Amino acid sequence: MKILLSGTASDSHTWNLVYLGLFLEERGHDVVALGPCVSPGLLTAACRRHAPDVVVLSSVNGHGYRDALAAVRRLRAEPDLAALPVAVGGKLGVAGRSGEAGADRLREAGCDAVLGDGAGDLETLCAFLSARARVVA
Ligand code: B12
Repeated sequence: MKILLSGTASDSHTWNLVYLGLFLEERGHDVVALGPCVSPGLLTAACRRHAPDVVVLSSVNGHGYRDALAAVRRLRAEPDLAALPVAVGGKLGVAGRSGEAGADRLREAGCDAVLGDGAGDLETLCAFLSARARVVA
């Protein structure tokens, strides 16, 4: 599957993206990596340009709930991108308690998978991608 891998607008961390890119490529996916600090507008343009099967967003700086919300809302506002599968994960918030509310908001906005930063979350991402691959095939 073709995966568009992207950081979020305020997040300058890069090793999460390097790791995820290698992780996904090792599992046979074709990865287009946009790098860090990707605005919702740039993400939208890249989705049109590369026509991925799935978008994977990664954030670790603690502003992921807010940044990914803006990104997903922007994608869902575009009719041609409204159904594009989106998974987001990493260290999405700065505090444990706000996590579930933030995750709920992301799902309500149209995010298909909201994941954390553990090994189990990477396995869940693989399962999510396998399920999408069956839909695409
Ligand atoms: C290295 C580092 C930096 C470097 C980044 C260098 C670079 N080129 O990337 C520098 C010094 C620049 C930096 C800056 C900052 N950092 Co920093 N940084 C780290 C540090 C020490 C390691 C991160 C790292 O590279 N890990 C290695 C990669 C491979 O692992 P990872 O990032 O965790 O990614 C894994 C998982 O998160 C997960 N994952 C990530 N994305 C996704 C997506 C999906 C879908 C899935 C399933 C899984 C997943 O999979 C990855 C592989 O296991 C962490 C602390 C830590 N020990 O994690 C803090 C940390 C991430 N930084 C933090 C912060 C706050 C900042 C700053 C805001 C600090 C500041 N006040 O300026 C700035 C960021 C500014 C910005 N605009 O984004 C916080 C974030 C807090 C939070 N989320 O609650 C952390 C957790 C430190 C802390 N404990 O407070 N940082």
